[in-house]
Amino acid sequence: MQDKINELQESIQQKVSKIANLTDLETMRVQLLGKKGEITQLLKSLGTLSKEERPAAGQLVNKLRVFAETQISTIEQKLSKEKLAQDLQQENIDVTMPGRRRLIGHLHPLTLVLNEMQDLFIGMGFTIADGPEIETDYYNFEALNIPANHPVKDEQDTFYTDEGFVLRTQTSGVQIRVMEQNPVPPIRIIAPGTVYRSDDWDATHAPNFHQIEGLVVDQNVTMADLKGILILFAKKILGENIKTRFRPSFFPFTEPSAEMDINCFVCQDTVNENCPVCKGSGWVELLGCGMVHPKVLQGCNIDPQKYSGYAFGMGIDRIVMQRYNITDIRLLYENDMQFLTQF
Ligand code: 2NL
Repeated sequence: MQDKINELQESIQQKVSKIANLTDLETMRVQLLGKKGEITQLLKSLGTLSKEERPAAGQLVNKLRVFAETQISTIEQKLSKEKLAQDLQQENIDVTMPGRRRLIGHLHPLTLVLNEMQDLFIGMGFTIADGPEIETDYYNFEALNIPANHPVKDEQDTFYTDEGFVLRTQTSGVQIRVMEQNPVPPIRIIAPGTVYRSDDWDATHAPNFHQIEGLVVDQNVTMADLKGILILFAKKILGENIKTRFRPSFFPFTEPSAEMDINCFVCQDTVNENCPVCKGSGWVELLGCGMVHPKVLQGCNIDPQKYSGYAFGMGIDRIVMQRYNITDIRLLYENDMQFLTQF
C-alpha cells in the first residue's frame, strides 16, 4: 500500500506539471478522484484490510487525496487566470467603435412614385381596382375589341401558359371586370399593376414592367374631361412647368385615341438634335388615352347611347426614370443595393 501511494504521488506531481489546459486537468481529476478514479479505488480497498492495518493506511490514502486535490486546485487557479487573460486579449472590445446599425429597408422607387400617383387620383375621386396577372384571352384582348388574329397580338408578342392563359399585357382586364359588375355608372377607377410583354431586356425594355390605367364612365363624359385630368396629373407628378401636347393615335379599345407628350426633360429649353431621349423633337411620349370604344362598353352591358367614358394607360417605369434621371430600366429590377439605397 505504501509503495503504491508513493508511486501515485510521484506520478501526480509529474502529470500535474505537464498539464496545459483545463480540459486535460479535468480528465486527470476524473482519473484520480472520479467514481472509478485511482484514489477512489484505493479508499474503497481499505475495507479489505485488517482492522489493525486500516487506520494507518486510511491516513495515508487520505493524505494522498488531499495532496491530489490541492495540486489540482492550484493548477486550476493558475490555468483559469491564464485563460481569462487570454480571452480578454482576444475578445478585446473597442467600446469607442460605433455600433452596427440594423439595415432598415425602404420603399422601391417604383412604389414611391406609384403611391404618389395613387394619392393624386384618390384625391380626384378615383378608387383603386385590382385583378389577376394571369388573364384569359377574353379579358386581355377580346373584351377590348382586339379579336383573334388582330396584329397587336403579334406586336405585344405575349407570354402564354400551356393552358392558354395569357400574362396580362395591360391592366385593362381589371377595368372590364369593374364595368361588368357595375353596369350602372358612374365608374371612376385606376388599375395599377405589373404587366408582361415578350420584350428584349435592354436599357429601355423589360419583359415585365408596371402600368397604371384609368377609366371614367358616366353620362356626358367628354375628351375635355380626359385632357383636364391628364394635364393636371402631369403637372402634379412632373412639375408645374411641364408642357403637354396631345397627338391623334390609334388603339382598338378607344375612339378617338390620342397620345400625350411632355416636353423633353433632358433638353429643357434648348432642344438638342442629338438628344437620345427625344431624338431632337423636344417631346417625349408619356401615355396613351382616348374615349372608350362603344363596342367595349356594349360588351360590358353598358349602353353607349346613354353613357360615355374615357380611359388612359401609362408605364410607371418610364415616369420613375424621368423623375430620378435613370437611364436604364434594368436598374429597377436588379436589386442592386448601391442603386436602391439612393431613394
Ligand atoms: C398605353 C396605352 C391605354 C387604355 C389604355 C382602356 C381600358 C379599357 C377601355 C378602354 Cl377597359 N381603354 N385602356 C386606353 C387607352 C390607352 O394604354 O400606351 N399604355 C401603356
